Amino acid sequence: MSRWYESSTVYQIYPMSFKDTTGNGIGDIKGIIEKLPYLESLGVDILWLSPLYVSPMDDNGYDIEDYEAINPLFGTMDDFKMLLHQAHARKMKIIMDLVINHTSDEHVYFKQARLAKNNPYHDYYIWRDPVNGGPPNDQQSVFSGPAWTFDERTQQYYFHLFSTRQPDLNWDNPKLKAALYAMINRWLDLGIDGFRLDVIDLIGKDVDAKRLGCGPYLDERLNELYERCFKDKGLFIVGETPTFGIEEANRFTALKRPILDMVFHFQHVGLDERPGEGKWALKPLDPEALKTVLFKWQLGLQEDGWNSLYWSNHDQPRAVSRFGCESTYREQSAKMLAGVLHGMRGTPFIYQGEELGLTNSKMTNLEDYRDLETLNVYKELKSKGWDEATIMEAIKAKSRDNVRTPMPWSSQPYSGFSTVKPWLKTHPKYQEINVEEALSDTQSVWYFYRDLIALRKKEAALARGRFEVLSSAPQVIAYTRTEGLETITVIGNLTHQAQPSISVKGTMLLTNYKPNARAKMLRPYEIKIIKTTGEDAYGNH
Ligand code: TEU
Repeated sequence: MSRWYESSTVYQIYPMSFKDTTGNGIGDIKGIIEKLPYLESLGVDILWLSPLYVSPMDDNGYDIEDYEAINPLFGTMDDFKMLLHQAHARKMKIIMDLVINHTSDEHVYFKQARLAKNNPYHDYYIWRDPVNGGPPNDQQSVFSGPAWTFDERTQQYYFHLFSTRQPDLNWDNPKLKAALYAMINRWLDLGIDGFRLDVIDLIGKDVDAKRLGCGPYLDERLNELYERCFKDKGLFIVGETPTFGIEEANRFTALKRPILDMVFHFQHVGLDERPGEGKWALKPLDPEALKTVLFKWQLGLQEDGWNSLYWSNHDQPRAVSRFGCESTYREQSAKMLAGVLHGMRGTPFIYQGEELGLTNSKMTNLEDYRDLETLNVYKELKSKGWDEATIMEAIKAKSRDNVRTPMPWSSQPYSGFSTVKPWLKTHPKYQEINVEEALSDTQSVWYFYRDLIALRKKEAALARGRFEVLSSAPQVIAYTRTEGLETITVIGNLTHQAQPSISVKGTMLLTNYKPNARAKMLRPYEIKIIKTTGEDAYGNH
């Protein structure tokens, strides 16, 4: 048994910001169709589309009003079918984002649910009577403020772990589950290739016990979802699971019963925050800690599980700004990070623009931000007494709008994304960092990504080889992937200082400096990917 996607690479599209063809400043499905040749030339196999469903867009589509209709902002169902058809014709698969932990407060289920306690949809959501005139407990939401909101009409509190406009669904209710399974199966019947399941680790929660992630009912509910919708269909199912550790990841991605094909854990993206203080409390990144986390997951899932490999997405800052050096060594560090990630065992994910080595957009005026999380946290931190400069510094480093600015296609006005002012400011560096520019320079980050994607298809050791740690200097990451007689060694300098290298015999497959496999020192952010066949790579006897 093996995994069909072991040599695949996923590309995440954030539709609002990918390509606008209608001239309304918002990206659309036709824009994705227009760029399929671009994606094909990069070599990616699977496209993950952030939500396209009808939504009031309070959380940019992660608040779904109608699971079965396409948001007119993005186009029509016919446009979607055309996209699916054209992607398939180019041998690319399409996976949809599926948000089934909560809906929008404008979903008909919720509109009905809040009409009356005895409405048949009331029990589709999580309601509690007031306790001593207040909410049942002090649970806070992810987007600031309490997770319980009082509803005048029913005189009850409803639960929402995200914004007040994203009520959580009640997975205790068999009718709700049946409705969701039917909806999921209709999408699958349409021919889509899988899903990215938004915060799926939350569906087993017990809100009264305040056990949310990895809750007591998670196994039973995920099992049922798998049986009723996903099993034996050759799909690609990735779970977003911020609270998963290695034990849970192994349990759900085991080859003999892959309830989820892979999961997104969050351990490496929490390293630049002060423990326990949340994402806005900045802490410098320690490269050694990063290496430790990556190795832990590689080794931890080696026997039976499968990793997803990612640096960034629509919620997380740009890889090069966060883990590399966005100023002096932008291109070198972007390539190093790419090589380190794509060399590991698992399925790599690229977030749009990452293939350009795009940096955080770091907008300086609060008025330019659109993300509700950012706007809410600004007020929250102000009320906690944080000073303006510290808040803005945190927002410039961590706001989700850093990565949501329109895709820079060219140096044309509005970065070639649209003919009108886009919904979110264009990237401040689009004249320097854009697709046209990247394609015109064979040394660009873009070609490095293209080569890595191709390498995973060509080299069995990269696709499925065994992972082993190679001992190295603390701030150097080094490992091997071995399959049969072939070993691929990856050595990356995680810093802007020269670091001791490791001497390896073999052929240099990819590097970001003038090749020198045996040099004693690694240059700033240098990466080497070396292949050795049928001999000992390190000169041992
Ligand atoms: O994110 C879930 C999640 O827990 C985090 O990614 C969180 O949104 C982020 O760290 C806040 O700083 C998913 C989606 O990816 C995100 O875009 C949605 O806003 C969220 O669920 C709610 O649907």
